Amino acid sequence: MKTQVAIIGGGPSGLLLSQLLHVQGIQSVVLERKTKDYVLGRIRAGVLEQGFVRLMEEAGCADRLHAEGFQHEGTHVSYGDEMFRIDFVEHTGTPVVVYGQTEVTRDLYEAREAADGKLEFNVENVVIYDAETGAPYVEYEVDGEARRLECDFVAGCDGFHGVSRQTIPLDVRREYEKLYPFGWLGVLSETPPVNHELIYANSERGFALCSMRNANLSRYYIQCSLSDSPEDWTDEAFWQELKRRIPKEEADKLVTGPSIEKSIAPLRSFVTEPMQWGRLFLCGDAAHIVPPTGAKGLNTAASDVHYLYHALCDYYRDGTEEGINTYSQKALSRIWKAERFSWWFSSLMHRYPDQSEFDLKMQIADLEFLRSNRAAQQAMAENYVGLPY
Ligand code: FAS
Ligand code: PHB
Repeated sequence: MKTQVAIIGGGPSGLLLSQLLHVQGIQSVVLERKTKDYVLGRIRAGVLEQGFVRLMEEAGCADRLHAEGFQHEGTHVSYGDEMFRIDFVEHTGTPVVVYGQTEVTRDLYEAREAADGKLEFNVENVVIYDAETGAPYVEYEVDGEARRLECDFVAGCDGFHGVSRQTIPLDVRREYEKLYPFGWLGVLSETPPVNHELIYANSERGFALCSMRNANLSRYYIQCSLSDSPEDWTDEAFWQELKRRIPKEEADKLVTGPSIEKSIAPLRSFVTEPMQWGRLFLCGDAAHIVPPTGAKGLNTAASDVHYLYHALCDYYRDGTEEGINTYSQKALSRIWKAERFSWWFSSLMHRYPDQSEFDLKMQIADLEFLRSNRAAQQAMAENYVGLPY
């Protein structure tokens, strides 16, 4: 089989790229290791930058996002019983949109299927060959049957545990990583959100986040030990702990209920450089990971897709190679700023096991400064709503 762009991975990065290319008449084939239902069953991101929204509009997939997504014009930050608000619109003129990654992925699958897009599921043993030549190809198996996909370009959208990054030779790759000494225990519950906006909470017991998916579907997180497993936490224990980490006024309003999903995500900062090798281009989690504190994971996948999509359009439209030759440099410039923001916000909001009394004083002073200083709030708001592409 032959196509123009072989896309490894049917998560949001791969699907968004495939749909955008389709709109421009560029062929692609998406190879996904799991089933569609498995991909849709993963509960992940919840906050979209306007840049993501614009890409979904360009892909013709934004109708439900506009109908069901919630515009958020600010967020709350709390420490102990103190709470203040960062007004995104006042500082940047831009809101964010709360709309779950699951729904984004569902909308993209729907669009690909409506366009009779080539999606292959349950693919195994994917191997990328000749990426450094002008004629790369991919070999893989489906139900034990060996297949070969010839292409002009390969987009590695297969996440942190995929094969694409590993295809770039070790002596070419440079990897940067920071592991955090805690995880996030997340719960989804069919209860009304405690607040109409998000609450990022720093408490002496650790971090908590109050988020949502819709008026009757809430998403909550608490910082937990890396040795915890979801089974260690009953719903009651989770709710009691969450209440102890958010301001009393909010805790008194919290509506609890049975968890319909409960999972623990480890936190890591990670970047691989370069994000391309010959005609192989890495997008999203295949190239970089951020702690979810700044809601940048999905949103940096989007800016990667934006750069690669425009580079491929330029190549196929008029043969120019400037975009494909500078993809990695462009993507990394924005990625590192998002890495910094996610690291900074995680450092501000979490309690670290090795934190000294002095470190704690610095953290509270940082929160007081953010609370009282307009420039600090503007900087936070500009990073949170998303730096320019
Ligand atoms: P993904 O990992 O989503 O998709 C990669 C796809 O490639 C998967 O479907 C996988 O099955 C497939 N694949 C892997 N190997 C393959 C192979 N060899 N062959 C074929 N297919 C292969 N971000 C936020 O902004 N906020 C959050 O709260 C948040 N929470 C998260 C929680 C968890 C547990 C994780 C892991 C991530 C979270 N993220 C969050 C980040 C997340 O949203 C990612 O940024 C987003 O999924 C990136 O999308 P992709 O790059 O498409 O990678
Ligand atoms: C979520 O709703 O899942 C969410 C929101 C904001 C974050 C992380 C996760 O920073």
